[in-house]
Amino acid sequence: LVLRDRECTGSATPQQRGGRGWRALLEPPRAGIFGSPRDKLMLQGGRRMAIKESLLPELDQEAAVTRRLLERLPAEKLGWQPHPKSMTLSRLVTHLTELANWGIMAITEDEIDINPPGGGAPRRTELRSVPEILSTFDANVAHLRKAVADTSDATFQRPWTLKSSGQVIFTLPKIAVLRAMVLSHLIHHRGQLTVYLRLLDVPIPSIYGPTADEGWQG
Ligand code: NI
Repeated sequence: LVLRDRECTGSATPQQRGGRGWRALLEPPRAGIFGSPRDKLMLQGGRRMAIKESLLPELDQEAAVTRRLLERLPAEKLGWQPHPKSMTLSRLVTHLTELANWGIMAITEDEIDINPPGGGAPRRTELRSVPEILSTFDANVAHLRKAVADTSDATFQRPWTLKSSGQVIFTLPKIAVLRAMVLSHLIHHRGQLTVYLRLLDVPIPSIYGPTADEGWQG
């Protein structure tokens, strides 16, 4: 019972925390027992970190890097696409601005039907100017940030279901939706954006390290 308490019941030495490195994160945590390698990585100052404390700095970092790219969008090239099957640049960056909304939906709802019976087809919007793209991105990220900051571990662990036409596509814990549908998804499409910008001769800022154009940043 004590082990189920939210307060820390053990402490990880730096050797324990660092010894297995990132491999430890790949191991499934043992439910209810704060002794797994992943739990030890989540211990800070003898206290178990709340999920939001781990998620917010990562969200801030990825949003800041993404914004650095959006600030460089060439306004006259928003309709450009590298291949007939590819999204236009404006659709790609509009999609980047939308991803925060999935996180907000995952936190505030327990399921969503992207194609509700009797409803219309999902609307695909394209933002048409760089200032509109930047302000939409900022507003959506700020809204998501507040939602994450207001969410408890218990809520993050509750299930969330994606449906289409009433059929379940998947059910995952809300935190897994945040990690996959928001963060990984953002990073995936941001990677596409760097290729678009390279092909348009826009200098690429540092992301996880120097690029061919620029060195380390901040
Ligand atoms: Ni996508």
